[in-house]
Amino acid sequence: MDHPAGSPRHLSRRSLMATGVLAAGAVGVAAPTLGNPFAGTPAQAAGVTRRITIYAEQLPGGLFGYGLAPGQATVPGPVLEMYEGDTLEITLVNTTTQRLSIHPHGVDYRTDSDGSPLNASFNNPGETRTYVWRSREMFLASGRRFMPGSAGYWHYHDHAMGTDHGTAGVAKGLYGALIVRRRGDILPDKQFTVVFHDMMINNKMAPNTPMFEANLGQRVEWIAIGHGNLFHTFHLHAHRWADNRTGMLEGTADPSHVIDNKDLNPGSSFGFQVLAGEGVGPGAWMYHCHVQSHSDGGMSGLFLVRNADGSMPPGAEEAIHRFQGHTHEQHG
Ligand SMILES: [Cu+2]
Repeated sequence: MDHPAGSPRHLSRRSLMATGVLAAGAVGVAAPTLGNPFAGTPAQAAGVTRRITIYAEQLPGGLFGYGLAPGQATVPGPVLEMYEGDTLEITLVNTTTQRLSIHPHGVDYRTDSDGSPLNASFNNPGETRTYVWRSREMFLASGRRFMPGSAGYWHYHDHAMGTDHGTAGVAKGLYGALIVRRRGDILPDKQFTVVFHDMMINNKMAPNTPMFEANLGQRVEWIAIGHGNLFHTFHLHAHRWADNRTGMLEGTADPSHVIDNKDLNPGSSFGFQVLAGEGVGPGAWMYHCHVQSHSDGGMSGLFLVRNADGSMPPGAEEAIHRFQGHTHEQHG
């Protein structure tokens, strides 16, 4: 079957690369010690600095994308990951004829890494520029206050193309997921980035939206991001998650709400992990915007949970054909 760009095959490759970055960053970091992990000052000094190069490129169809190597830009861009306390130094190569930048959510940066025209922080056409993103662990501040760490499911995007406010790049596909993990977090087998953007998912409409695939029982990490000018709700069929930082309950008394639907509005993001098909079995499951006119308008896609051995479960092929609009059902 045909896999559109942004399909799981693409994502797997990108995830591997991202995981490689993550693993490289973990080298040389001391294991967490016992005692009060939050006492003292921000634990930035404990982290490592990683340097990556990202290429902003023009893509067919008037789209733009970020990629980790020349010719590999995608929509959405690669999943970028760091551990709390780490610093990410991003050298952004602008191969396009447009002014653009990379602007993160959730991490710390100075004005010169803001990625906005306001701070003259952008790449002119053909220019290369470095942006520095810092993260921190939770720490005990004065006045018995805990300052939050950076861990979370965040995102990054262009903030310089087109207008004074730099809104044109997001519309053309310059966006991606940024994950800041806490040391000890469980790593997934697969990652899916889902961007609800105006009436599109990853700048595509059904039936050309990504079909994400996993085998029964695989640990799947979803990163959901909202962009554009409309308000959305993200719904995943037959799977639930805890509405907290990781999507997992951390004990029997964890008060987090368990949900299967969550607001996904412009600029917001969240993520969670599920075991594919746990308790419900394999099959073709939908994910979609739950604003009814939006799902009718093309904001839906498939999460194909294969059998544990990778084979197709009964009925899945038919469901995929039905989704793609060429059903061969007999009537009468
Ligand atoms: Cu919607």
